[in-house]
Parts: sequence; structure tokens; C-alpha cells
Amino acid sequence: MDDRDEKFQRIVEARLKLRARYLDKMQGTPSLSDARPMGSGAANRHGMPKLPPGQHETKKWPVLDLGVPFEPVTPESFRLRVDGAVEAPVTLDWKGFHALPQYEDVSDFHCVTTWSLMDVHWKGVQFSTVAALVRPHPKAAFVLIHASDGYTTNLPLEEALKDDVLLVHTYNGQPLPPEHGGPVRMITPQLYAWKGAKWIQRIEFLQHDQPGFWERRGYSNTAHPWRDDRYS
Ligand SMILES: Nc1nc2c(c(=O)[nH]1)N[C@H]1C(S)=C(S)[C@@H](COP(=O)(O)O)O[C@H]1N2
Ligand SMILES: [Mo]
Repeated sequence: MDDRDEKFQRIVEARLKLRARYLDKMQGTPSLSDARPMGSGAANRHGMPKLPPGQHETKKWPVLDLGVPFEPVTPESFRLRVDGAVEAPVTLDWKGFHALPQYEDVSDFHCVTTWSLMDVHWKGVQFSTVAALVRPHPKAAFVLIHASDGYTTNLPLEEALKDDVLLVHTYNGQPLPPEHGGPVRMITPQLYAWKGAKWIQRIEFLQHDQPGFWERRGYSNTAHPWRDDRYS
């Protein structure tokens, strides 16, 4: 086994341990405890209606963000800070990010404004891999995600650690375009798309929940598409 294999194996083991810690909570989330489907890609729709309630399918991917000016992010300038309630905070650059185990998945993207983009092929790094790398404190229970445009969004770890929550750099075989959050954005297929920050810059682990940009402005804190859980 070479160094890279060993490093990968350590990360995978840490990831499994971390997920075991949060497993009970994960199994209690609506998408896993509910008889209704998860909405995370064809395989996870469990033969249920293809679209969550109140959603319609779009073939063309709309662009939706705050529209505020900010310094464009390039692979060269990309930095991802992972810190807060963790033992080993880290800042990943483009090379460091790509040196992590890569993951591919097909999932759906549900925007609260009622469009859904179905069967998107993503490539990136699992959130849980990055979490395993920094070793969250035993009391860490939430993350606040910060983006380069000043956007923030929050997630409980039992949602963020799901297998399909990714930091993606590739979409249907192409580099993720800047208007969709490239070079790297987060996706949360089992939750509405506002939970996935474009131009992700920092993952802050927290003991206590802190609402993000839309969560402070009346969007649901939990954001479950299959429960039509849009506003609070
Ligand atoms: N950094 C950042 N991320 C963001 C937003 C934003 O304004 N800034 N908007 C969110 C919202 S409300 C949605 S619906 C999706 C839209 O992603 P898209 O523009 O790629 O369709 O990004 C989410 N992530
Ligand atoms: Mo949105």
C-alpha cells in the first residue's frame, strides 16, 4: 500500500466512525424515518412520484443567488477553511481538495421556488470526508456554511453527513460553471437547494444551531422537499 492508499484508508475509517456517532440522529431525519421517499436521485425515489409536492421539472438549470458583487473564485484562489468545534482545523486549496477521495453520484436538485433539476451527475468530495478530516468535537451538532458572496446557510450534522451531501466541482462531466457556484459548491439533495452554498469558502462546526441568510428571513430551518417544508 502506498502513502496515498494509507491516507485514504485512514480517512475512510474516520468517516465511518463519525457516521456511526450520528447514525441514530440520521435515522430519525424525515427522509429516513418517513415512509415517503428521500428524493435523492432515481434510486432513492423508491417508486414514489418523481417530484416532491409543488415542484415541476426544469431541463435548463436556472441561476439563483443574491447577485451581490464579490471577488471571483478560481481554482488558483480557491481556499476552503474547515474549523470551529473540531480537533484539527484545516484550510484546503485546490490541490488539497482534489487529493481527498473523490465521489460520484446522481441526484436531484429541488429549488424552493418550485423547479427541480432531475438526475444530475455530480462529482466531488463527500461532506463527511471533509468532516472526518477535521475530527469534530463530541458536542459538535451543526454547521454554518459560509460562501464568498457573504451567503450563509446552516445544517444539522445528521443531514450534512448523509452520503449524497457533496462539495462538487463537476456537473454532468463539465467543470461546475461560476454562475452555479464553481469552482466548488455544496449540494444537499435531500433538502431544498438553498442549503447548498455556491462558492463555498468556510465550513464552521458548531455546538448550537445558527440560522443562515434565508433561515433568518423566514425560510424553513429544516427544508425537507418531500414534506413541502418551505417556510417557517
Ligand atoms: N453562495 C450562495 N449560495 C447559494 C445562494 C446564494 O445566493 N449564494 N442561493 C441559494 C439558493 S436560494 C438556491 S435556489 C441555489 C441555486 O443554485 P443555482 O443558482 O446553481 O441554481 O443556490 C443556493 N446557494
Ligand atoms: Mo432558492
